[in-house]
Amino acid sequence: MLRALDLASRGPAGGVNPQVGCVLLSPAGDVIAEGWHRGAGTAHAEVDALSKLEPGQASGATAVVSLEPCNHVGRTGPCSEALIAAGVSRVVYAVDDPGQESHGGAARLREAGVEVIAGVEADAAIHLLQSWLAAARLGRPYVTLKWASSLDGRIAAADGTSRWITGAAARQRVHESRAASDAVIVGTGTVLADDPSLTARGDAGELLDDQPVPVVFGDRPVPQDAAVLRHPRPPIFMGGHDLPEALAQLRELGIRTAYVEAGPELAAAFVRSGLVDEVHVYLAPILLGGRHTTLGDIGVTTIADQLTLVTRGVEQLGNDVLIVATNPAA
Ligand code: AOF
Ligand code: ZN
Repeated sequence: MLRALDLASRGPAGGVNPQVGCVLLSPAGDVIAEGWHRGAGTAHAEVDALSKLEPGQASGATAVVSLEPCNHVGRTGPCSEALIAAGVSRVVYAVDDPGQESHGGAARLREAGVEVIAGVEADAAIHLLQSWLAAARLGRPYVTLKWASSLDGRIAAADGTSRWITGAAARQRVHESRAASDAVIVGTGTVLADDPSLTARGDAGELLDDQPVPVVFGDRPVPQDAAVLRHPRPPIFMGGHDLPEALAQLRELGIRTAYVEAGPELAAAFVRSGLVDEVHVYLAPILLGGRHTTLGDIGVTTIADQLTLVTRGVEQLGNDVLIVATNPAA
C-alpha cells in the first residue's frame, strides 16, 4: 500500500479527481504491474495498472489500491467491473470512496466473489487525500475565512483608512496561506475599495510558485485596470448571491480549498450560510474603536445563537497574533 500511495503522489495534487495508485500482485505475491491516475479524463489507477498486462495475466491477482475502486461511469470507469473482468481475486484498499455516485465498488466486488480488505494504511491515504476528501464530504471547497483587525475587532479607522493594521510577519503568513489554497475569494466591494492583486508573494515581493485562482463574488463592475485582472491566473467572476451554488461550481472546477479575504458583508454572508470551516484571525495590538467591524450581520440576534468555534492554534507573528479556529460543524 505504501508503494501504491507513492505511485498515487505522482499524479496531480489538485483538480477534480483524487491522487490514486495501484499495485497488482501475482498469486505468489510478486509485483506484476503498477499504475496511477494522471488527472480528470484519464484512466483510473486500476485500469492504468491492468493495461500493462497481457489478457489473462491478472487472473487470481491481488490489486492494492489507495482508494476504494469506483463503481460508476464518470469520465471513465467503473473500475470494479474492470477488476472483476480481469479475474482479480483480491482487492486491498486504504480509504472508502466518499462519492455519492462512485462509491459502492467494495460491495460490488464482494458480490462478484472477490475478497476485499479495506482500511490498510488508511491514515497515510487520508493524509494524502485530505483536501479532496474534505471537498467530497462537503460538496464544495473547504473554506477558510481570514481577516486582520485591531484588538477590538475593527478593520478600519473612522475615516475608512485601513493600511496597515498588521505587520510584515503577519502579512507574509497570509501570502503563504494564499499559496497553499486553490482559490482566493473576495467580493467586488473589496476589489473596488482596496484593489488587491490576490497573488501569493514572498518576502521580497516576488511571485511564489503556487498561485491561487482569484475568485471575485458580486455584481458590481470591476474597473479595467483592477490589479486582480493582472493576476497570473485568469480570475473567475461569480455574479449572483447563491453562495452554496457558487461554491459547488468552484468544486466542479477542481477547487478544493478556498481562502476568503472578503470584507464584512461577504464574510458575514459566508458565516450566515454555514459555509465557513476555518477562521484565521490576525489581531494587531492596536485599538481603533468605531463601527468598522470585521463581520456584518451573521444572524446572531441573541447570545444563545452564538457560533462557537474550536481554537486550533495561537501564534505570535512579530507584534501580532494569529488565532486559528475551526467550525465543529465542518
Ligand atoms: C480517479 N482516479 O484512479 C480512481 C478514482 O470522472 P471519473 O471517471 O474520472 O471518476 C472520478 C471518480 O472516480 C473520483 O471522484 C473517485 O470517486 C473515483 N475513483 N478516480 O480520478 C482513480 N480510482
Ligand atoms: Zn475508477
